[in-house]
Formats: sequence, structure tokens, C-alpha cells
Amino acid sequence: MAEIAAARPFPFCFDPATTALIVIDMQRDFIEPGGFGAALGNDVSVLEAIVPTVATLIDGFRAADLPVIHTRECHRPDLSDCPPAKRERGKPSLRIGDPGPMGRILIAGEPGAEIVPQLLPVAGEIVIDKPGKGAFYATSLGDDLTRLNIRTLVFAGVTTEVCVQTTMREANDRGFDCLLAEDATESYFPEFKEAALQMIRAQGAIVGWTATTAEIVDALDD
Ligand code: TIU
Repeated sequence: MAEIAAARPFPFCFDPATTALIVIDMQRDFIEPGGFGAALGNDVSVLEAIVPTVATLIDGFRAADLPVIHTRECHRPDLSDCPPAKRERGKPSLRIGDPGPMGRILIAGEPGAEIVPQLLPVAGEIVIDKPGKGAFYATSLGDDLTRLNIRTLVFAGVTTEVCVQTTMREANDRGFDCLLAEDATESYFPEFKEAALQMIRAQGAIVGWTATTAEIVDALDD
């Protein structure tokens, strides 16, 4: 067993042999100008800052020969998996499926839906295309984790309070121990990130634990 003594709200014990990293939605559409995040009115530059830290976390898992799973939020070109309520809500400058500077917004196969070049999956790593915020909904993720005998999930990616928190809650309900890498996740809203971290670890880690990337990689090294 490995332990992260400094994890919050209290030490986190896990078996690396049954642990995987899930990197949520580190896509150009959320991180670069001209994509979905920007179309929603957000300053996307804050998200780019975590890319090197996410890379460090991925490297730590690869070095330990543990699974790295990537997710992408995107829809089929015919939008058959995009509920009208998702496409039509609000007043974005571009809607899901509209043509933008990085191709059609949030559509599988378009440049904007790709993971940023610094964090591209390597051969053999699972990539989950998901139509929702949670990575378990309408995907093979649950079956993949069962096949890999995974019991513990470490989370990174964007955005903290939307797709990361939703997926952590889905995982928690399915019985996984969940740990969020505090500095390898980001929100367009700093106060929402902080609130999400607090609500995840409140009430005795009701959703999960948090720790820094250095603390997690050190535990994998030991
Ligand atoms: N808008 C926002 O904060 N996030 C999303 O729409 N998707 C993800 O978090 N991936």
C-alpha cells in the first residue's frame, strides 16, 4: 500500500496496483481561444497554466506503469448524442456543432475536440469520448475500469467544478476511492475551484481526497 500522509482532509492510503489516472477533457476546445470555453464567454488563458503540471502527473503514472485514461467531451457530427437542452441553452457566441476557428465546436474528430498537443495519449492508453459532464454516463468507462481491476482513481483536468467534479461524484457512487490533484485541475472561476475542492473533501472526504501533484508522484515513486 502507498500513503499520501499530507492529503486532505486526512491521509490517503491506496494500492498502486489497482489505481488509475483519469485526465478529464484537456482539449483545445476548453483551453485555447476560439473553442467552446471561449464561446461560453470564459477567459480560457487560466486553464493553460496547468498543462505542465498535468504532464508531470501523467509522466508519474506512466513511469509507474499504471493506467492513464483520457476523456474528451464531444458529440457525434450529427449531434444525435447532444440533447437539445445542452445545445440551445444560454446565448453562447457559438453553439455546439457550429463552425469555429478550430472546426465545429465540441464535435468528435474536429481539431478543437483534440487533446492539447502537450498531453496527447500514447499508444495503449484509453480515450473516452463522452457526451456529458460525467465520464461514466453513456460511455464504456465503468466496464473498462472493471476489466482493469481498478479500485482507486486519481483525477486531473478541467473544469474542476463541472466535468471533474461530476465524474468524481459518479465514481464515488460506484465505489471508487477518489483523489483529486489540486494543482492539475482548473476552473474559469477561481472561487468555484476552491469551493469544489472544499466540498469534495468536506464531511470526512464525502466525495474524495485532494493532494498536490508532487505528493501523488512521490507516493508512486516510493
Ligand atoms: N463550461 C465548463 O466549465 N466546462 C464544461 O463545459 N466542460 C468541462 O468541464 N469539461
